[in-house]
Amino acid sequence: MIALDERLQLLKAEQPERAALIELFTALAAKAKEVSRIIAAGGDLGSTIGDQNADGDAQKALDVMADDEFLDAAKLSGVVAAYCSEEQDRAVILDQNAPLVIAIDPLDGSSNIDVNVSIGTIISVLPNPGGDLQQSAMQSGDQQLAAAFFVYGPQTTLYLTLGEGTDLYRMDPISGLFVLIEERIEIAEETSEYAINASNARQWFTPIQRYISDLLLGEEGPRERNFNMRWIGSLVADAGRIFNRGGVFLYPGDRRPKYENGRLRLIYEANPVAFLVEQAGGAATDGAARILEKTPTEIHERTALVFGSKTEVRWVGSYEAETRQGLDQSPLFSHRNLFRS
Ligand code: AFP
Repeated sequence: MIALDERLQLLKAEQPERAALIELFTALAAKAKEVSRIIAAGGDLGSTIGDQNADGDAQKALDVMADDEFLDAAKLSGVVAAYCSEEQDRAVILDQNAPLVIAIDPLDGSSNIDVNVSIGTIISVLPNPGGDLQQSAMQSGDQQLAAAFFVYGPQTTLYLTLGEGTDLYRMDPISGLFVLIEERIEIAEETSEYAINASNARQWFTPIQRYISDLLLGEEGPRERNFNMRWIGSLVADAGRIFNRGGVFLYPGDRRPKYENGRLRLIYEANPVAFLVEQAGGAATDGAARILEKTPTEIHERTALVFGSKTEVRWVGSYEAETRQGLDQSPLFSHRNLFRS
C-alpha cells in the first residue's frame, strides 16, 4: 500500500500546478504524526490553561499546543497566506502573496482529551482571494481546494480530499508514515444509525423533535424500522464511523442561548467535513440548505450541521420543509411526511 508522501510526490509530478497543496499536506501530516505521539504519551493535556478562545471556550493545554504545531506547519510549508484557527481570535497573516488560506480546528473534541476518547484535527484549504487577508476565509465551502481531518484514536487516521474523491490513510505506529487504506470511499446511501446529543431534546426546534421522535418509534412508527444511536462527542470520531458504515450526524440549532445556529463552526468544521462527505457520495446541510453553498461572514460563525448517508439527510430536510410550509400541524402528517408517498 502506497504512503501518503509518495502518493503526493507522484501527484506533484503529474500536476505541478498543485505543488502548493502538496507541500502543505506534507507539512501537516508530519505535524499530525507529532501530535498523535504527544497524545498517545498522555500527560496533563486536558488541563485548562486559564485562557479562552474567541468564543469563550476554555482552552486546554492540548488545544494550544496543537494550534502552535499546525501554525508552525503552515509557516514551514511556505505556501500559506493566512492561518484561521478556532484558537485564534483573528487570522494570522503569514505571506500576502502565498497561494493558500488554511482554516483549522487544531484539536476537535477537547472535552474527550482526559478520558482517552478519539479526538482530531480538522482542516479546510481555500485559495488566497487577495485583498484584506482578515477576510480571506470568508469564501463559500464550494471554493475549497482540499479538506482533511485526522483522528487520534486507537488508530491515527487521515481522511483527505483534493477534490477527486475522499481517501482514507492510517498512520503506521512504528514508521509514522500515513499509508493508503481505502481510495475513493463511498458513504452508504441508506442507514439505520443516527448521531445526536439526545440530552438536548427539550431544546430542539420542531422539525428535529419530530424527526427523532419518528426514529424512536422504530418499526411501529412511520419509518417502519428500528434505528440505533451513537454519540461520541468528537465530530471527527462520529464522522469517521459514518464514512466506515454510514449514518447521519445531527448538531441542529436549538433554543439555548448562543445555540440558535448549533455548536459547530462553519469555516473550519462544517465546510471541510461537508466537502469530504460530498466527495464520498454523502450529503451535508444545515438541516435544509447545502453547507457548501453558505457564505460565511465571520471566522467563528456557527452553523447547524446534518451530514452522512444521503437518503437520511434528505429525510431530515423533509421534516424541515414541512415545518416551513406549516404542514407539521396537519393531522395528515402526524404519521407520514412529504418524503413518503
Ligand atoms: P469540544 O472540542 O469542546 O469537546 O467540542 C467538540 C465538538 O465541537 C464536536 O467535536 C462534537 O461533535 C460536539 O462538540 C459535541 O458537543 P456536545 O458536547 O454539546 O455534545
